[in-house]
Amino acid sequence: MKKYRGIFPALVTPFDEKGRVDADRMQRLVEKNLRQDVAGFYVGGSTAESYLLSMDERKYALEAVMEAVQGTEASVIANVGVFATEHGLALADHARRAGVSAISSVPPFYFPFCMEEYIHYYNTLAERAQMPVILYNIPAMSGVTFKKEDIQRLFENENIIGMKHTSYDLFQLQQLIQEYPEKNIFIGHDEILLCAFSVGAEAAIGSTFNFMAEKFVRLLKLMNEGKQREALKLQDQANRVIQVLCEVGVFKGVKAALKFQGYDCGLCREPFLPLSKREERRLYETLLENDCL
Ligand code: MN9
Repeated sequence: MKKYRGIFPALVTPFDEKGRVDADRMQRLVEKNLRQDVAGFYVGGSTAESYLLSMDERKYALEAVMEAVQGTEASVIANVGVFATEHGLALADHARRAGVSAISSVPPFYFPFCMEEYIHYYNTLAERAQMPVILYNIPAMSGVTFKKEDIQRLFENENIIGMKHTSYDLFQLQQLIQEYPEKNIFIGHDEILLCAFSVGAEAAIGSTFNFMAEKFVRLLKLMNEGKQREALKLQDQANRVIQVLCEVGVFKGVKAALKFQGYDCGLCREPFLPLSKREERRLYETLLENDCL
């Protein structure tokens, strides 16, 4: 089973001035991140505003990424989660043909399904998509909390090769890493990356890597060299930025930060509203103070 290691930006979806998915901007963003030594990309997740995109737009954005990574070592993981299993399978089929390394999926949401239904969903995906599957545990957004027993049942399926853990529960994370050394447990909250790697995580998927990959790649290097205190300084810097992002709205904040860095990816799609001038200024100053510009 493939072991994923390193930093995987959960890519934003760049839009042009008219609000259309912009493949050129996507490719520039991917290339910038590749220069900063990321290990791969997570495409079509929450950060990508996937649930504000049409199915065709989701496919188009993924194709733009696949083109940009051609000839590199980068692994691409595509989130295919949507409401209905059949639609998820259609996205999975497209992702497989596009050449991704694995698919991932949020649990189907909005309707409160029962755990049996979620488990059936993931097993169906793993069987029918003919691709490795990575669970996406994000209780704050999906409304679904996977208990350890639920994850254990899902991990019995050997095509389910891991999980993106976007939760602050480090106890659960550590237990899973210990019990399933062969699975891939990605930390999905950038602000606790150092904590997660301290308890054995080896890979991270996050939205702030779009514009802070360099900082986090350096942080991992320091940790590997045993320089925990220096690594903590970088996490502290990043967390000051993330605090502001959480206040102004993470996804629109990430896009604003990219624009300040010269990578205009447009605005988030409505109903998201742009940052106010005040929020922009506060973000800009925080980025400057923390070595991000
Ligand atoms: O992909 C992201 N999760 C969400 C992972 O956006 C829900 C994280 O990178 C967070 O945005 C970040 C801020 O809480 O850790």
